[in-house]
Amino acid sequence: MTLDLFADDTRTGSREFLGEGAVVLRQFASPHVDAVFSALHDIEAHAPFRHMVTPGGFRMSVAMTNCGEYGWVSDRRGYRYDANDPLTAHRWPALPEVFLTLARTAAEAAGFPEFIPDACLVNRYGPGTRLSLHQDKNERDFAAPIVSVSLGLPAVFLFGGPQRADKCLRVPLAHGDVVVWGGPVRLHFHGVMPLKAGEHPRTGETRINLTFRKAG
Ligand code: MD3
Ligand code: FE
Repeated sequence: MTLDLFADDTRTGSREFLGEGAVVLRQFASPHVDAVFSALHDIEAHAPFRHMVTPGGFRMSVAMTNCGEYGWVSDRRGYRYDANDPLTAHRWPALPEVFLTLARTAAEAAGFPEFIPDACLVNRYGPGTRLSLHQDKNERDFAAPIVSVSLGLPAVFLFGGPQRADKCLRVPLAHGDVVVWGGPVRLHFHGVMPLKAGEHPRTGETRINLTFRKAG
């Protein structure tokens, strides 16, 4: 059994700096989670979670969907942002107001005022699902930060350096934690360790991560 161990502990509101431009805002999303899950429910109905295929032909273990003007997609042709969902051939659902507010206020708290994302990638992890080390390089403007929101089961995030072989810092992330990645670390390698099985009152056996980006 896994309880929401950090729901109202002393880490609420604390900040942990991970490098120049990167800061963990513990429990920053907590006041918004009800509205976030309600919005996510509508997004899923229009743009279902799916397992994309890498350019190399491997099915990703992370299930993904998107909302916003652009969505991140991967297939045999490569990684890119697309204004249309390849599954439905329609535009991705719009960014809900609560997503925009959460992303903007978190970025502001980390020293990036006026962050207006145009893309939100939603990642869903099941038991054992991992995200291997990678860089986020498909966005047009690397000056804009990426804001990430962790929901559901906890995970260990790997935060590396500018080279793939650089040593990784292990950062535990819990339901409601927000991380803002800007400045020089924006292009650092990062990943997620295999999700430990558990049960979360809000997400069941899964972890959900929202990443807000300025893609276009
Ligand atoms: C550090 N997602 O979708 S979010 C991704 O938890 C991704 O689902 C992870 O990496 C997840 O691309 C991690 C945190 C994150 C996002 C972007 C970064 C950390 C980053 C860019 C640079 C450095
Ligand atoms: Fe990433």
